[in-house]
Amino acid sequence: MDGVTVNEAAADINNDGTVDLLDSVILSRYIAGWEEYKVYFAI
Ligand SMILES: [Ca+2]
Repeated sequence: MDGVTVNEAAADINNDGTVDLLDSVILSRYIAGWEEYKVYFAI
């Protein structure tokens, strides 16, 4: 995957130090409008 970079600080949504499927799940549910997941995106 040369030429593809990931901003790990941004992609690590739950801030557990790794970017994995769980981060993807959280993002998907946030986009789907699950209220309890909005906390991960609060500023
Ligand atoms: Ca994570």
